[in-house]
Amino acid sequence: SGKALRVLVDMDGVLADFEGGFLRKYRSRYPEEPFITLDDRRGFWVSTQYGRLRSDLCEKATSIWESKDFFIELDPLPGGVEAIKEIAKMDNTDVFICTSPIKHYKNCPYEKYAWVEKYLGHDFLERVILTRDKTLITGDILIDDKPDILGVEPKPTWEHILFTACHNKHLSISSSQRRLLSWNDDWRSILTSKRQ
Ligand code: BVP
Repeated sequence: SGKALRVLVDMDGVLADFEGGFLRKYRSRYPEEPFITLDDRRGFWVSTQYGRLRSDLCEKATSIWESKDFFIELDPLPGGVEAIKEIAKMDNTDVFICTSPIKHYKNCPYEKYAWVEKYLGHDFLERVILTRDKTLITGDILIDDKPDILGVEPKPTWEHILFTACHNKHLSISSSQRRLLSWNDDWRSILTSKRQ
């Protein structure tokens, strides 16, 4: 009943394994260089933590996701593809993938669409939103692993549900913020709680 629930789902770190794909390709390309295990990851920006490890490692890290085939070759995170397909089939529910492409645009936007087509099917391309400012997009919830989602709109319409990732699992969040620990966690109850 009422207006359809609008669910926005982030891609990297929520549907696609950006951190795992990064570490595997970084170690393969730079086998002699130090690296940060997923357990030791802190902070959303991989490049920032690598730059703190040694200043030249920031650009080595960046070279990994700026390479052709990085985004298309990311593995799906457990349960994500199944969950978003299920949300898409729910009555009175509209789901969109809301993802920020990197500014090195040669491969990333193309490969994000190709990934969605590969794992979710051609019709799901209707549901892809590429934006560098998620605060402009209206929705009831945004499931995203980035702790701070900021932009020009000071009062976004969505409630941010923090999706747990290696880089944010140790963060204490405000009492008002809700987490989704994984796609095995109770995302159905979160959706139900937002319906009128
Ligand atoms: O395209 C992804 C990867 C990239 O930023 C985008 C985050 O998108 P959302 O998950 O917010 O939709 N990215 C870039 C860097 C460094 C750039 Br310099 C990084 O450290 N981590 C990261 O995810």
